[in-house]
Amino acid sequence: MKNLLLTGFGPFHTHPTNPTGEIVELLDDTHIGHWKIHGRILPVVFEEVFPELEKAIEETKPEAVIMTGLAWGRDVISLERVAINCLDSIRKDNKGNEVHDQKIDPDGENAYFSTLPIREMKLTLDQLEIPCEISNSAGTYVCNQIMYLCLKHFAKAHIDLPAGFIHLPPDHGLRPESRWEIKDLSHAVSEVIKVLK
Ligand code: PCA
Repeated sequence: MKNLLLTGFGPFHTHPTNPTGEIVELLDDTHIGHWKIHGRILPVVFEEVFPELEKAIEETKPEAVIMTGLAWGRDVISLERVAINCLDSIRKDNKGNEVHDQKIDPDGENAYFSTLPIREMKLTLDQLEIPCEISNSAGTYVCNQIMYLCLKHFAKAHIDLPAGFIHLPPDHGLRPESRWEIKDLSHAVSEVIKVLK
């Protein structure tokens, strides 16, 4: 059994719930394929998100990391390809901080690419007729920030493992026009995890 760290977020902005945190709670401590899932809910706070992830990495010693976050305006599962070195919040974080036109890491690389097998994941979801896309922008808010910092962390340490980010659409309970129930989103995440060797 190998360890997989699965992260999500709690409520933020005007959203009273966040499907990603709910899914992390559902899948925490379960086994999917040959993975033991370690779930963690990260804070939607610029200064706290990476220290919390780092702590989770130390605690769970993962051999794969899948981070998830809510993409309010999207209607499909978004397998993120790339995180950019840019922080430009269109909304405040949960501690009221607002940051514009800054680099996440002033001396860092411009971008890091997901090390998840996103093409294979997309083909798997396609076969299951689960609506999904490969996305070329994780935004410029907390989700892009944590994807960037996580991938940088492993790259600098020369640790070669599958790690990346998946944006999920809102569930029907959160946004009534959504076609997704929490169980559908959770099923999609489980199927993505099974793709990992
Ligand atoms: N989505 C936000 C941050 C927290 C979340 O669930 C984002 O896309 O950056």
